[in-house]
Amino acid sequence: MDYQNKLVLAPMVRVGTLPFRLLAAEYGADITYGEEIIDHKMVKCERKVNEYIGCTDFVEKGTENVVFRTCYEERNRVIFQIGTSDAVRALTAAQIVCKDVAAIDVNMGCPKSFSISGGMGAALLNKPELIHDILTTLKRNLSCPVTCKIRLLKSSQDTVELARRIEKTGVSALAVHGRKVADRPRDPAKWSEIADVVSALSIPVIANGDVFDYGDFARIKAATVMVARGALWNASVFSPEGKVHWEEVKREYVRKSILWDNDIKSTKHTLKEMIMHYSCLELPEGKGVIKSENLADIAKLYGEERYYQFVNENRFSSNGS
Ligand code: FMN
Repeated sequence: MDYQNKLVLAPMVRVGTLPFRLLAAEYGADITYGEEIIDHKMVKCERKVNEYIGCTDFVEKGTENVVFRTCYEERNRVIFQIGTSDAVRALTAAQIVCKDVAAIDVNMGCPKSFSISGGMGAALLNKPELIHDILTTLKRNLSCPVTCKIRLLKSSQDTVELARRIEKTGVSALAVHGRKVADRPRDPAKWSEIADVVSALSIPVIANGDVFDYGDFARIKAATVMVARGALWNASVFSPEGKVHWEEVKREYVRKSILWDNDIKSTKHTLKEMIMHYSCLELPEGKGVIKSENLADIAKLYGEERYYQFVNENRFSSNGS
């Protein structure tokens, strides 16, 4: 896995499921992270080849709950991100999925209370021994690359010190979100503090924060760049030809959601985020998304009934039924 000078789709809960990752890759993302999945959940999953859809599913045992869906096409660029507070549990979770993904990443930046209270995400940032334990355990026992994603610490010096410790564990790359734990998304990302980490390490640093246009990649081309909201609002941010209209991106997302039978909650959440950015949920489209109960409703809302029917009929025949 090569992390040098790459364009990266950031991990995003409820957004970064298979259709969105494929969409970002189609527009030019080289590496695509899945949404964070908590190790407790992953250890309850079993791998199932889904011939009906043409993908590989990780399904909670005894249920039909698909926790992670991937496909062969993205095998060499999809990163599976784990939320964890325990090395052995992280390893057990990673072993279930590692042969189907390009790398395993550990989330060490999430400031949400559910992560922190479970000792996960940003709670790890002030436990360097535990970070070391988790990363070395994964490194020693997995054959795929291992990475992690952190936020900035109180001072640039502290961040660099932690980054150096992380580098010593043998990780293949380090993603740095240029905000501190207490910062909010509207606070500007501190690119100079990311640059301090870039110059202190020899492994690739994946720089993240406030990239909204393709032109931004050129300005900061020294580093591999990771984009979250810029991609959520318009996944064609990765395209060297410039952005296409968001309505077109949204339509393509709807079609991919249908094709890959995406979780309806993920499709609704992603569409709502797109609509809220450019328009408003109070208008008929937003209300229609909120009311939708399944992908058939979404297909109808966006005039994709024939595509929905075509996809489902094809699945029926390829299933031999
Ligand atoms: N960061 C993670 O490490 N794991 C996640 O699962 C995750 N989920 C996110 C969901 C959403 C909807 C957004 C907007 C951000 C999420 N983040 C997550 C943080 C982003 O990966 C990224 O670090 C942050 O948004 C800063 O990048 P940006 O300025 O390009 O948005």
